[in-house]
Amino acid sequence: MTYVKPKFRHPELPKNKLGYTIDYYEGSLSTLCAGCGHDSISASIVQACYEMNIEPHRLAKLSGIGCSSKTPAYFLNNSHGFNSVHGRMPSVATGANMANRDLIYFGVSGDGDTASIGMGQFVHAIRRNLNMIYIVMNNGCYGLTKGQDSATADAGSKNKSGNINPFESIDLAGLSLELGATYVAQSFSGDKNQLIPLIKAAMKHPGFALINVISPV
Ligand SMILES: Cc1ncc(C[n+]2csc(CCOP(=O)(O)OP(=O)(O)O)c2C)c(N)n1
Ligand SMILES: [Mg+2]
Repeated sequence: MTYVKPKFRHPELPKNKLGYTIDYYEGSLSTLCAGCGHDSISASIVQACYEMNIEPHRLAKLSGIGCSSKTPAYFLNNSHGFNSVHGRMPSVATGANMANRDLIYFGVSGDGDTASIGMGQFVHAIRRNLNMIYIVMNNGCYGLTKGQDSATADAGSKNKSGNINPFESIDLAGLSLELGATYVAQSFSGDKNQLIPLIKAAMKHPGFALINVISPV
């Protein structure tokens, strides 16, 4: 579910080189839990696109399923978008890339969406150096389905039900390097000063660009 944001803004909001104010890059009102790191990542995406003077119609948002994959509803309302199925965003991105090579493909995924059900698709998108930005909003759990451990949960950590995770976590940045990814970054949802430049650099990078963003609630 999405809610429309009130349109009222300060009349003297600064404009970027294209003449757009930042609200042109925003989305609907978020329905995620208050304080969720995913919302801060969305805000960094908005800021990066505004500062980079991106024409919104040149960008396509792609996602799978999860709280993280809901976030494209909360940024870049004037861009193209496709909310696909759980773990299947890379194949949709591959098809879109084949149909139109001129768009910026901006993929958003979760740690469950990427490191569990979507692992097969993820590794092959990297191996083929698919031209896209791939952001993992990594909270170490299946947030949308009430917080079960994901494959990136720290070994020994306690989940929402109080169970201790007995398994070692998968390091998505390390795995991407092993697979030969040419742009690999890791950041934290709460550090916009670091994350915004990383998003900008990923958008300039030709080929697959991964940003693994630690996004605790
Ligand atoms: C094929 C399929 N299997 C399982 C589910 C149930 N499901 C929905 S979201 C989700 C996990 C999401 O976790 P993550 O990708 O980490 O996103 P988060 O909510 O933590 O941001 C699961 C298992 C589903 N929607 N589709
Ligand atoms: Mg998650």
